[in-house]
Amino acid sequence: MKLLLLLVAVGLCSAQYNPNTRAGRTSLVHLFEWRWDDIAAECERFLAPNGFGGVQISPPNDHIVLSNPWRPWYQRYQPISYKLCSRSGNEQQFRDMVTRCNNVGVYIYVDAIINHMCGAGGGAGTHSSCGGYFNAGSKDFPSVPYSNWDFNDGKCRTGSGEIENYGDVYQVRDCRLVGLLDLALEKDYVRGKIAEFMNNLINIGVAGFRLDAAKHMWPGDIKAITDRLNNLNTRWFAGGSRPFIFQEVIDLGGEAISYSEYLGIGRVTEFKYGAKLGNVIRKWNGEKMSYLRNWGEGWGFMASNRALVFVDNHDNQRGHGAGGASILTFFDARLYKMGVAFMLAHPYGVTRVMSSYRWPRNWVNGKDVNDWIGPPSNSDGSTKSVTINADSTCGNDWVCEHRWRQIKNMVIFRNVVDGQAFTNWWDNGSNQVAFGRGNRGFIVFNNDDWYMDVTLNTGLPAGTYCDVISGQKEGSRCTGKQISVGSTGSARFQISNNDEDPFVAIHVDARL
Ligand code: QV4
Ligand code: CA
Repeated sequence: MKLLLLLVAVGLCSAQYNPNTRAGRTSLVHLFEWRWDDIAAECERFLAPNGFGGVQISPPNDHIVLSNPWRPWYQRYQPISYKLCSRSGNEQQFRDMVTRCNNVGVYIYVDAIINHMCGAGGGAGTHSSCGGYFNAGSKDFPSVPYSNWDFNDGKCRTGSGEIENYGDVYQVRDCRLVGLLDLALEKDYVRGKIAEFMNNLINIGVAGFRLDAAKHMWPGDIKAITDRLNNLNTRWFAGGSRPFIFQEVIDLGGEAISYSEYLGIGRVTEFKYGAKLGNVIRKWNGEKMSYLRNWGEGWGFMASNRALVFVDNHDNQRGHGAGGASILTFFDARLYKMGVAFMLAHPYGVTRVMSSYRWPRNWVNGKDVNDWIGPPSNSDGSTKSVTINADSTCGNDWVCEHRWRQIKNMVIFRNVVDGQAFTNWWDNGSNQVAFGRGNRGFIVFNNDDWYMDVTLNTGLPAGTYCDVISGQKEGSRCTGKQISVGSTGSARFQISNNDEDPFVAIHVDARL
C-alpha cells in the first residue's frame, strides 16, 4: 500500500514532464502558422503513418490583426481574448482538428500566450481575429474581460514601462516585453481567466502547452495557474494524465534568470542546444563534431529529462529571440539535415522538428528586414492551404521540412531506438563521427572536407541494411545505399564529402 501511494505520488509529480505521446512516437513537429484544416489532414495522411508524436500549433486564440506591417506572423503573439478564432481557423475547425489528430494518435500542443495581451500601441477597434472590440490604450479587453487593473504597470519600476535591463529580474517579470501589455499574474482573477482558457483547451482534447515568454512570468505565478489545470480528456488519455508543460525560457548563460527556476513546473526549452549545434556543424569557433562525444549535460545543458530541444524555432530561424547567426535552418538545407539528424539520433531531450514557410529574406546591415513576413497568404490576408505535390513535398511556399525524406526517416529512427543507450561512439578527432543506440540503430557523419572510408562496430545484428538518408527500405529492396553488417556487428562506411547528404543512418526496421 505504501509502495502504491509512493508510485502514485511519483507519477503525479513527473507527469507534466511527459509529452503524453503514444508509445513508440517520440517527436513533436511545429507546424508553424498552418491552418487547422491542413493540420487535421496532415495528422491523418502523414504524421500518424510516419510515427510523429504530436504537433505544436500556432496560438489558437483571438489575436490582434496588424496592417503595418501587413499581417505579420507575430500578430498571433498579441492576444485580444481567449476565444478560439485565429488566422488558422475558427473554433469548429479547431475542435475538428483536435478530434481528428487525437483519433489517429497524434496529439496537439498549444502555444499559450499568457504573459501579456497586445502591444500598448495596438489602438482601439475591432481589428482582432474574432472581430470583437478592444482598446489597447485604456487596457480594455471586454471579450475576456480584462481591464486596466489586471495589468502590471503599477509594479514596473522603469521609466519607460519597458524591460530595459535583463539583469534585473523584477523588470523582466513586471515590465513590458517589447511594449506588450503585461498581465498581473498574481491576481486570482487573472489566474482564473487563464486557467479557464487552458482548461477549455484541455477539455477539447489538447495534450499540453508551450508557455510563451515564461521567463517574463514569476515561477510561482505559473505554478499557481498550472496547479489549476484539469487532467487530460479521458476520451483519448489515461485517467489522471497531466498536461505536458514546456516553458520558453531562453537561458544561454550569463543572465539573472536561470532555467532552473522553472524546472519544478515542467520542461524548459534548452536554447543552448541549437546555438551550439549550429556552431559545431558550421565548424565555427574551432568547434568540431568529435567534441559531440559528451553532448548533452556534458556541454552544460539542463538534465535531459527536463529539456525540450530543437535545431531552430520560429523566432531564431528569422533572427528573433536568441541564438544568433549559428542557428541552422532550411535555408542551409545540407547542414540543416545533418543537425536535425544528429538531434534525432541522440538520446538527449524531447525533440521538436520545425516546419516552416518560405519568405524572401532581405539583408540590410546584417538584419533581415523581411523577418516579419507572415505565412503564404491570399490578397485578403487569409492563409493559403498546404498543397501536397505528387512527390509528397509541399506547395504554396510551405517548406515542410518534416516531410523531407532524411528528416522523416530520422523521426522514425528515433522511435525505433527509443530507450536504447548511447553506444559505440567513434570519431576521427575531426568531423567524422559515429554512434549507435544499443543494438537498434547506428549513424555515421562525414562533415570533414575529405573522403571517409572506415569500418566500425555498429552493435547491430548481422544483415543488409538500407541507409535511410540516401533512400529507404521499400518492399524487399533499398532505394539508396546498402550497408552490410557482419556477424561481429562491424560494417564498412564510405561517405564522400561531396555526397548530397554526407551521412548514413541504419536501423533494425530498415533491414532487408
Ligand atoms: C514595438 C517596439 C517596442 C515598443 C512597442 C510599442 O519594438 O520597443 O515598446 O512597439 O508598442 C512585435 C514587434 C515589436 C513591437 C511589439 C509590440 O516586433 O517591434 O514593439 O510587437 O507592438 C514575437 C516577435 C516580436 C513581436 C511579438 C508580439 O518576436 O517581435 O513584437 O511577437 O507580436 C525574448 C523573450 C522571449 C521571446 C523572444 C522573441 O524572452 O520570450 O524575445 N519569444 C516569445 C515568442 C515570440 C514572441 C514573444 C515571446 C512575445 O517565441 O515569437 O515575440 O509573445 O528573448
Ligand atoms: Ca510579465
